[in-house]
Amino acid sequence: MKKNGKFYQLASELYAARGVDTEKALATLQAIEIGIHAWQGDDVTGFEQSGNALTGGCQVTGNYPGCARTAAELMADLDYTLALLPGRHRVGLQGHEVDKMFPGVDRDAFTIENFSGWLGWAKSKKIGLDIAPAFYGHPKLDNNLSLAHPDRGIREFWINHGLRCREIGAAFGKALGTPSVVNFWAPDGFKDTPADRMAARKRLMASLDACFEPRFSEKYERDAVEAKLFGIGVESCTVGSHEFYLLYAATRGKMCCFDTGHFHPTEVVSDKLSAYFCMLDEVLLHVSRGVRWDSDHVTTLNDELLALARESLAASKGTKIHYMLDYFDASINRLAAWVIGARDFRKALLIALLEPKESAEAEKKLDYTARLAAQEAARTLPWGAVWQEFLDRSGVPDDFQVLQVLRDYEKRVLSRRN
Ligand code: RNT
Ligand code: ZN
Repeated sequence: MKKNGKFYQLASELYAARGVDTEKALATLQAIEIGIHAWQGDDVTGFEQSGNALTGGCQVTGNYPGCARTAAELMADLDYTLALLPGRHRVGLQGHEVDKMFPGVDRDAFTIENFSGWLGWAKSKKIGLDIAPAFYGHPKLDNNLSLAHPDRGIREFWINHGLRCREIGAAFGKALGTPSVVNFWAPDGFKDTPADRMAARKRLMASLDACFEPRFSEKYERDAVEAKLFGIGVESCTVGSHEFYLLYAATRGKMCCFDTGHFHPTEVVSDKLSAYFCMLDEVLLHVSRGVRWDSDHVTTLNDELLALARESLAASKGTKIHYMLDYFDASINRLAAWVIGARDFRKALLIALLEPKESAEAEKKLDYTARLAAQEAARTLPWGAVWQEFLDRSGVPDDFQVLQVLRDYEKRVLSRRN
């Protein structure tokens, strides 16, 4: 028996006394698929090798050594990372994280051939792939406008990129046997007060409609649309706002992508899910952590992550929630960023799965005193022993040892890059 075994035994007895079956929670936790966002590994620069990086729209800060310079390096980093993560996973790509380029072929003409290395990689690992058009980091993002640009030629370039990504997603879904979620987020917006917000929004709407015109089987491909409150250089108006995309999704039969870093700092996605699921039945969650003006810090086990996990499980009966991490920090070891954030989100899910029923029962009786008491008492239940059991059964290092394993890769591989 591993050292933690006896703690787990005692923990499961304590949970059983509160009506919670830890074995059931572990089985459910094992089955939940978390999407790992490839773009943490390459600082969202992609691999077009065309000097497109940092033209705006989406950017990281920090220059920690070891950024993946090629898709092959990114795959190797993901291999190493996935081996350190317990539970099931898939991987999300950005539309410029190609593994092959062909002369004269830009984003508006990418095909599955540009991603065939990824497809082979995912097949060999038996995992699914998602993709998101990259409407940023390219000279055709002009004045912070892509799909909503007033110039028709520019809009068409980006519409074609959206169309190509959907085709690539459908090819992923077909080959891998799990639908590819294709997520549309565009940085379009204005630094200062626009004179005509509606015209820009109507252009975005028409461009999206053009992107979504072809129909793909839901078995292969599903579309999501992601709103944002503001971004750097886009402080006064984001064309694709929350209201825009919520209504767009509802009227077009698409799913919303809720990014936890994309709302007002006091507004929480955990509260939105149950409202959304009263009327729509599929959502993509971008799990992130907003800090002041940045939407993309590594997730930590804070109150909102706990609430998000809890609410998503509560809302997930008869609905479909796709979880994708979405943060990028270039100031720390990038594999550690994946491992810490992914483990934290899974811990949050575990804590939610281990929630005793007492608070819900108290609420049914309108006994809010008992509800609060139960909620607060549950915080000290020994979920850590159950988490450790999960790690042991998965055969991965514990949260203390894992850094050493990451440091080893840093020394052998990451420090030799640049
Ligand atoms: C940006 C959005 C978007 C991106 C990725 C890279 O604020 O959250 O999802 O993070 O497309
Ligand atoms: Zn996002």
